[in-house]
Amino acid sequence: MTVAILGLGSSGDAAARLALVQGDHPYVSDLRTDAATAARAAHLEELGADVELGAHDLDRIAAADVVVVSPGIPPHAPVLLELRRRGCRWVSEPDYAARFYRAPLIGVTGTNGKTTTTLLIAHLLREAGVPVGVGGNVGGGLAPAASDLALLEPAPAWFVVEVSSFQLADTATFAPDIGVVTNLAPDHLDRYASVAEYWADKAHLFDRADADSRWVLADQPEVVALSGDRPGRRYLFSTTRTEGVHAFLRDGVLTLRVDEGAGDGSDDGAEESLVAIEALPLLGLHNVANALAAALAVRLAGVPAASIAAGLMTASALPHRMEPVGERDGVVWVNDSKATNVAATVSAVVSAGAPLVLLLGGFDKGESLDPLVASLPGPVRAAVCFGAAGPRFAARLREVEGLALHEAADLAGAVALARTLAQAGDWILLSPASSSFDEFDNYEARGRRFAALAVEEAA
Ligand code: UMA
Repeated sequence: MTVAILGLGSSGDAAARLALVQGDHPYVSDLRTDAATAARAAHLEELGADVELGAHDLDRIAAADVVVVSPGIPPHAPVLLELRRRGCRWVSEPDYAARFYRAPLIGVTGTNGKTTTTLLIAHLLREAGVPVGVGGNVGGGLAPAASDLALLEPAPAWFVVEVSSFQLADTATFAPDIGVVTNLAPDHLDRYASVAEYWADKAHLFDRADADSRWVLADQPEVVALSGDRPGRRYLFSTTRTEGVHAFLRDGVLTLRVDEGAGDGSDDGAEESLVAIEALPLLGLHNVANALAAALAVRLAGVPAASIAAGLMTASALPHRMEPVGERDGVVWVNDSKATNVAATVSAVVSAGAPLVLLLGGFDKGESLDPLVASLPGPVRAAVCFGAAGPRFAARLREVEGLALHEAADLAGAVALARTLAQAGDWILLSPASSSFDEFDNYEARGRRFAALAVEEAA
């Protein structure tokens, strides 16, 4: 087998190492020539790969048995247009990786919450004593690429892989035993011409469905429609209704009702109570939905409800995503610095479980604030607008009746003000709807600073 790998980010690097372990002699190419890419290239060359930086050798790629394409290479990139013209086919890195998995696979996709759900599924399996390999699109250094999982020794009992629409677009063999779709919303319109086109790539999750496939789906019409009439049993999760779904809230308690015996996804099984919302260490109703999805997937993987319940109670928030970072006098400090756009902040606000003092602002991307204004005041007792975007945010939020509005020059000023505004039972929530570059290198640095200030303020 000859393997050509396009792109030398974490996907290409992992795919090349996997190909080498399979005894292949991969050809890896990337248009970049920077120091970090060169260092990766040098390491792969040492291991026996052929690496080319600054160009793609189209003849060599077209002649390969398998072509693996990194997800960051858009479909209209010249190299892919030319390969398509030559009638060449290619696959994404998780598709290539999963060929070497020697255990069942849970594939997780969706617009929001897929990383939380993926890592939670892995946590629940581990807590039940099941060896697991987890990774894929996760990013942020939280888990490795899909190809790295194929190299785990000994092989785990389950693989849990997050797959993006970019990765699902190019699959030829990817066939999860259990597939999860967390939800669907518009996204990535810089790459897709329409929302329908983006969702159509997600639908490739179902391409190789068979009668044994099991699908854990949000009780959202668009998600159910995505699976179309593909074979397999469907299991729905919902935070708003209890009938006709398999994971839901019964009087504020996360509950499962999975009748595996019926075989038709019907909901006449016995109810299994897991944990009350208050006992879940993850904040926000959207995380309750993620927890229901994860619990359902893991139940279908054979883990008993009691073990899932115990695992949910030891789950922890991901850094900078609705992450509790301090508590004092009944006020909880919540770091949602990853909310760098308006939609993410709206999601945090509408799913909040307490009255809020909301910190908003940062580098102004000029995004429309209409969706945010429409969601306010909601649970927001007071808003503090700060940073470069502060004046524009404040000017617009003044329209919101019943919202106490304040301004601060920077994050530290906003935190000091928030401290005086919060009452017992409130959350002080940094969910800034802006990127951080006016004051910080990235959203992680902003989140770390907020956490440090929260501890100081709370001390
Ligand atoms: N390149 C070429 N030729 C081209 C165009 C690009 O060689 O014509 C090169 C670029 O120079 C670059 C490489 O191709 O070096 C593309 O790398 P990449 O962007 O695919 O980066 P990776 O490090 O492999 O990261 C990818 C995912 N990135 C994207 O989908 C953009 C990571 O998801 C993922 O964690 C990783 O694979 C392992 O699976 C990140 C992400 O932002 C977290 N995902 C999006 C999301 O979640 O919304 C989809």
